[in-house]
Amino acid sequence: MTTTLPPRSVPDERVYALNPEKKVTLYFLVTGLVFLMVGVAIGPLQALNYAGIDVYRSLPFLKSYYQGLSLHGVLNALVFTTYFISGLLLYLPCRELGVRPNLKMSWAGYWIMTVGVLMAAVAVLGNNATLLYTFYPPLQGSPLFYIGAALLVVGSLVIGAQVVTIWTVWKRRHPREVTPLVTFMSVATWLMWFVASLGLVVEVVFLLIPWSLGLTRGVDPLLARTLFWYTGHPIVYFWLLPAYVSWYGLLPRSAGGVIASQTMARLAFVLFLLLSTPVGLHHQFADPGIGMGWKVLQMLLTFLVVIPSLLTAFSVGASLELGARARGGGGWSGWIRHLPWRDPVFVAQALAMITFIPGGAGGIVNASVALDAAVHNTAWIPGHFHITVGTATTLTFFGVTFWLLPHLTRKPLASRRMALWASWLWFWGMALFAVGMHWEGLIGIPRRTYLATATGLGDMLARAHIPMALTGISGLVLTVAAVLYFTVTFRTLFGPRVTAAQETPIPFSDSLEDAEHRALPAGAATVSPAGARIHGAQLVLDRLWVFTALALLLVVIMYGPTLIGMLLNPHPVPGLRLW
Ligand code: HAS
Ligand code: HEM
Ligand code: CU
Repeated sequence: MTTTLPPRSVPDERVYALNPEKKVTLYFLVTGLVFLMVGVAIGPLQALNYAGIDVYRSLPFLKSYYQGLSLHGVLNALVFTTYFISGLLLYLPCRELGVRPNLKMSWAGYWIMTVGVLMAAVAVLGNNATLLYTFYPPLQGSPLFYIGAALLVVGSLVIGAQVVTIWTVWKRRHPREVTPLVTFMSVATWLMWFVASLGLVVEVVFLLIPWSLGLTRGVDPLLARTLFWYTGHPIVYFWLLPAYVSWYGLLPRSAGGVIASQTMARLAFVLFLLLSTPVGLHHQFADPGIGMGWKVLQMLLTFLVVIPSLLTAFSVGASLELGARARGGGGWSGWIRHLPWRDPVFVAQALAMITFIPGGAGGIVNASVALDAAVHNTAWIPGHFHITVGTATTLTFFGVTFWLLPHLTRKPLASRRMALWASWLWFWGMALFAVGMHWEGLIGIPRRTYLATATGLGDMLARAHIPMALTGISGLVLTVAAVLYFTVTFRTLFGPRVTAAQETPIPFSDSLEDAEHRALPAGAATVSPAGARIHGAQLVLDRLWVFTALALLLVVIMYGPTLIGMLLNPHPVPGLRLW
């Protein structure tokens, strides 16, 4: 084995010569991971706070609990995700279509994003933007923060525009062909993000930046919150769909199987494109000044947007079952043992999927106007989103790095065992965290609270000993998981190179449809009648611009009257600095 390793000093240019897009992808990935490392480092301190243990008094580098929480939310949920997704959903479609992106534009996207994040970081680290990751007015921070946030989004849109352009050109050259699956899913995700990011862009550019620069005297908090959640809900699908791209398009191969149904995958993504955005009011059930009728309508649409996830659960579940049965598994559940449980690429993503089942169930509770009243603004909500974005997304991305980093750098994963331990500990850590936080929430303990020093909570804390202990322990387990994950990642990055022939491939998966096609006897019609019907359906689903237009129409209907009402009755208030 060691004899085949060339010296460490194989120059980068040789590795990236054939596919220079590898380098920009690697930059996106690694920069995202570095920000995640900083963001995650603060998480355990917050978990200890939710166990009633105060470590903040002895920390020289954080001025307050809320400065830490702002860094944690912004770096993990906004910055890490955006970098990782931009890299992944640029690279995969380019490789699948076999085209090279415009490298200047790709690097421009990277640098716009990075300048933006550094500006925002200066503001938050300097304690001038302790606004939490939702930056609701009237809390007012430094203009650097808002401009930085805008640049982060603009950077991602530059990358999205690249991918959509590449696809449009491909489609023009292949009008009768169906877009390859991974490209289709990536383009649908980017188009969804175009529609979804409008709210945030309008809020930041027209309300918050001029206000923070002193050009306007006030901002209407309700209007700002509504624009924020217009983007704030679909952003969760911007975090989730890249994981679905991997679950549908890549994981079946890692599991030794095939995609159960391409058509189902395409349908799920079209439903997300249509339904992700006009549901943001479910974050504002408790806000005054928004008609109950609109809240109930958006609640119903939220239930509809659950459907593509249910489709995904059954469809991806079937793919894995096919893989396990092909590996000799049998019985109604015995096949599960035959999945590749020694492969960290698979394990991290499978554990992420399992975690997403209770994550999604909790989401359905939140989406119900009546039930949300019991959990809104309690510790239940961070419980919910650490098993969605914090695990379904993050642990999937961990699994992706286990093949993608070796693929991009041509350096093998430093330690499979360590990667497996990191994945299992993240899974168990977040499981404990979720039980603890959901339970604390049901007792009534609020989120975003410096709990270790809080007063006025009555006997709540006395009733929450067990969930608080679980939350505290979870923080320790997650610390170990994170240390192992970053160790294996950076050891890989700085490890020795292998030859081009040993490069880790991209696990693009076959589908049952492809397999049937290939199984046709020689001389038979290339497509069976059933195959022709599937091809026709997929061509209809390929009209992503039409679905984008419909998505915009639905947004106008679902948000138009509410936003017009707010614009006609503005209630601007001056800014506050509470920290
Ligand atoms: Fe949520 C609040 C409703 C999904 C993230 N959510 C949040 C917040 C975040 C967040 C960050 O309606 C907090 C924002 C804040 O700071 O205030 N959420 C939902 C609903 C869904 C949902 C209905 N959320 C997500 C995802 C997120 C995320 C995804 C990030 C990635 N959420 C809400 C609501 C609120 C909310 C309200 C506001 C609450 C409040 O009061 O403030 C749905 O999309 C969920 C559908 C998912 C499923 C699960 C499908 C399962 C799958 C896995 C299959 C597994 C298999 C097992 C096959 C139905 C696909 C394989 C087996 C093996 C053996 C390997
Ligand atoms: C908030 C712990 C990783 C995103 C919180 C809170 C805790 C926590 C206890 C609640 C704080 C409060 O409401 O006062 C942890 C631990 C982690 C971890 C122990 C792992 C070591 C992550 C990851 C993500 C994430 C990976 C996303 C990718 C968030 C967000 C908030 C939050 C968005 C909300 C901030 C806010 O309310 O403003 N975290 N977290 N966390 N966490 Fe994490
Ligand atoms: Cu939502």
